[in-house]
Amino acid sequence: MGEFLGLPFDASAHGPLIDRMIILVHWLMLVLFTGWGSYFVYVLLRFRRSRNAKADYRGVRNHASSYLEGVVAVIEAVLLIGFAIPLWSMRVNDIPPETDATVVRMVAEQFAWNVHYPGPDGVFGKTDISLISPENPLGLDRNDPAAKDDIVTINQLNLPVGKPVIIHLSSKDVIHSLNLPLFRVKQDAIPGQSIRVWFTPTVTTADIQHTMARKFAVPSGKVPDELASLVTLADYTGKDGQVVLAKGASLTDDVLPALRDAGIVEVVLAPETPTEIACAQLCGLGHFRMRGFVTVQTAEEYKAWVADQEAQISQ
Ligand SMILES: [Cu+2]
Repeated sequence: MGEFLGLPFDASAHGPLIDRMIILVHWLMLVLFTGWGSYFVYVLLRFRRSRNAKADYRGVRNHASSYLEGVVAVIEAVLLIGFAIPLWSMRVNDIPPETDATVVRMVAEQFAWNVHYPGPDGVFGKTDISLISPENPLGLDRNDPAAKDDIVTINQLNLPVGKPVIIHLSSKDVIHSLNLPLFRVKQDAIPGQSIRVWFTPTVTTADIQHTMARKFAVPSGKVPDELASLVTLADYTGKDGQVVLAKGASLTDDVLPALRDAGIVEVVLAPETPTEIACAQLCGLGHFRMRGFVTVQTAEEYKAWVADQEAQISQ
């Protein structure tokens, strides 16, 4: 339903509830807009100047409009008490226990997202403002035993699928806003505050790519811009078995002749990074480049990623 109405792909457990709320509110607004709009047009015609109509200064004597207003108020109350408040309470109060969740810290800064994982020991190492440097954007104190296994990434959030994620969100400088559109998450990052946000990713980024993939005819001239940002999900091989266009590559002008020679007339392309992190608060001149990536992986892939990061730290 959400996608049919132009809402982005839903990749979190609570996403459909947010979408339902958006859809219900829009239905009410549509009814109010057409109702009031047609009443306005009716009044314009009924009391138009050429008709020389005289308004009755005592006004309406029945209560039809009051009943109508009452109905609108009741619908609004149902939306608020029946849907909005329970959803808000679930998002803000019912945070799952940290033992069952992937817990990360995210510290926004002009103009990047610093991600801090506690590592296998589950304890965040100490951070200190005096240790902050371009190489150590979080000021992590690697001498602290709890910090030894901590993983720090910039603009990259890896998460395992199907497990709640709790983000402790803060900011180093100005107000930013963590926006994960496909996960229906948006939360301001405020200096001096650590705010918890949580969600459960339900689909891996690879599966989202496959869902978003579409067939495109191999262009006869140049590759249009809208295709240049997409990537393939499989290898395309020529008649000799050589890979003409590799998995994960984009279409480029120079690969087109090889594709045609191989008799490939259409390719399946998908967005390279469908799950992005955006900053939803105009935070300065570089706001536009505060772009990060979420990679939702299977539990095994995530474990392998953590192991790989750990190996890099110990080097
Ligand atoms: Cu920002």
